[in-house]
Amino acid sequence: MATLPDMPVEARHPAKPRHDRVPARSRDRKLPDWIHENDKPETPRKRLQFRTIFISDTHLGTPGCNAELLLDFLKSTDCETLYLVGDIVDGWQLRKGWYWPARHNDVIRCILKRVKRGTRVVYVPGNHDEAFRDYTGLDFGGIELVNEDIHVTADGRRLLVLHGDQFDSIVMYAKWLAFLGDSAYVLLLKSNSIVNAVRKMFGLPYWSLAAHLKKRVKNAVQFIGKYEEVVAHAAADRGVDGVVCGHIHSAEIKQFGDITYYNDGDWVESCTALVEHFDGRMEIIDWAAKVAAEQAEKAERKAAKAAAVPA
Ligand SMILES: [Mn+2]
Repeated sequence: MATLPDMPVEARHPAKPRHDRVPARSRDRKLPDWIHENDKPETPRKRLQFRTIFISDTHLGTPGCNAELLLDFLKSTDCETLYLVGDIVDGWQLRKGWYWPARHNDVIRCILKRVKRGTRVVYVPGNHDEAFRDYTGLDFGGIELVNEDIHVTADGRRLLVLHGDQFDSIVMYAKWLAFLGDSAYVLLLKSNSIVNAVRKMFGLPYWSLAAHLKKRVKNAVQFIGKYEEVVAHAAADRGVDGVVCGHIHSAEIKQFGDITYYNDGDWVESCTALVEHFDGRMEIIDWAAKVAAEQAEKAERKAAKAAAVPA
């Protein structure tokens, strides 16, 4: 062991006492000024109350995830049931390289806290977090893991809740299906998981419709429309009143005959959630737009106040 005089000066005299050091969390990145480290959003909003909240495609574990806005949303809302409609943690990206900032932990912690407070949390895995599909039926820290669920709204409608990647292959070959009929439809539904199981064997990522759409922007609108139609069709087959899904990162409420199609969007591009009010009314909340509007209003008030001061 080194005697005291041999030790470097820094070791003998630590530069700063422990409590002075910047916590790891704020060292990593600069937080936007509207969010604090504690459990309350900076703009002290009254927590918005909903019967149900649906969110999906948060893609935690990727730089694309808007964890700040997501946390702000979670801390500004309360609900009886929270549905996590898949692609919450991006296992595919994490396999390529570990990316897990403290903020992403905060999101998980926030959700677990919600469970503790009595919110029912249901996790329906998607294709990017398909590893969880092996554990459906189990319970993780109070979070129910299921492959799909039927949600009954306050006004008594039955909604099928699933991520929606199941329909990728159907959308791809939709044109052919008209000729091939029902058995081909069932086969295609199965082929989707087979194709992706093989891709997994070769270490290839899931073939993602959302990624596919982005590459073909010109046809994106057409593809999204087709996807919505296919999902609504599948819901009609199941005898439900509507369907809630995610996957294509495009929030929407749309009627297809007797079926209402709901997509809760994502937290990579649009930062949207689907909510159910206590009377069963459903609404898409654009959190990024809401925060932006709040900030603009705040700036306006400040400017008005400054102008009111006599010269
Ligand atoms: Mn997906």
